[in-house]
Amino acid sequence: MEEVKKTLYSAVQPTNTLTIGNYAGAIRNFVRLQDEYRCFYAIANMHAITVRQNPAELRQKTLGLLATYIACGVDPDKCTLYVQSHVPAHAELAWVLNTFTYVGEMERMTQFKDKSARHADNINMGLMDYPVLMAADILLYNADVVPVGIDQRQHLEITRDIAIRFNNIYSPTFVVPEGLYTKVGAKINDLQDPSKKMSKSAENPNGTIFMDDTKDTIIRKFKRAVTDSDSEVRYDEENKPGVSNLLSIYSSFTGKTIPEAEAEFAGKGYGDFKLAVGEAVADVLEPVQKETARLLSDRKYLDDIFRKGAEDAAHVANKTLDKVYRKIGFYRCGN
Ligand code: ATP
Ligand code: LTN
Repeated sequence: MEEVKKTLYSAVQPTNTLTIGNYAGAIRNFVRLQDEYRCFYAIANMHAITVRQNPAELRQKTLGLLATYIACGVDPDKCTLYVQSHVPAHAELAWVLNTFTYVGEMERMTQFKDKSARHADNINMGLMDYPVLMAADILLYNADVVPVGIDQRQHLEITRDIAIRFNNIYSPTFVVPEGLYTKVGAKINDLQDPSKKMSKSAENPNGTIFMDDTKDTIIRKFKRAVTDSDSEVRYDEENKPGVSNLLSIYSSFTGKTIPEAEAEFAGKGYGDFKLAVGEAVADVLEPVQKETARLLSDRKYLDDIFRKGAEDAAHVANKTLDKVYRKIGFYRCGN
């Protein structure tokens, strides 16, 4: 008998070039999990426009993100890779789920509060509704698991709440998904301000390593990374957040454990340590960068993946949407 695989869903916004946080917290796990699960990986351009985007750049980053997914090892023959806006069911289900979500719940979301503060001139309805669209993404595909970085935990919780709420009012309709968080790399912090997560859209680019940074840039950014005034390479998030973050990055990019890394740099200064972290990251990124560039020169290949992906995704999504419409009482014409 053919083994029935569980379903996995995740997405990344095409808001900028990816960072090593996106890589370590999300994409790398996408690759690791693609044999075990039936995987759907989306490019969340509808989420991206909750913050103002430059249209030409948004288009280019969408294609760039597909190339990056594939260059990192996500296999388009095993996974469904598609653009969120190519499957209208996302917007349609989000509308229905809006009526099962309370304004107060959305106002309390940490990301909403953060982004409202950062974009005070544009606190639009979409920004507030972001978690509901994300719930629609996940629930359309009956996802059992959702691999994301720790920053998305609250959004996963609200997705579960909405699913349970709907199932209780009607009858079991949605699969209630589980978040999947890796231990290493689930939260990479900013190199200049290790109290903040490394983000694609941070103001200070020196705190962020982008996937397309050159080796020289990577090493320079690590050399300037904020540490502390003693000189011991030791993991201690509270008292040594900068060094701890560098240790996490090193561990995540070399596969060595934190104690192994601490032992390796015992008695050495921060200079040697930072250089080693930079080199480890650059070594992993170099082949990915080459492959991304090669893929981007073949637009037809990438478009074909998008077309096929949207078709496969819509097939699953529309079934769920039909079921929801039926349950809530939307009229359907007879045959
Ligand atoms: P933005 O800065 O535009 O809000 P972002 O860098 O947070 O974007 P997303 O597209 O929102 O990136 O996230 C894609 C995935 O990467 C999510 O699973 C998220 O949890 C993960 N991720 C983002 N930043 C980090 C980080 N610093 N450490 C670990 N995982 C991260
Ligand atoms: N909000 C997510 C991106 C995202 C997502 C999803 C992740 C949009 N839809 C569905 C998992 C499942 C983020 O990482 N910022």
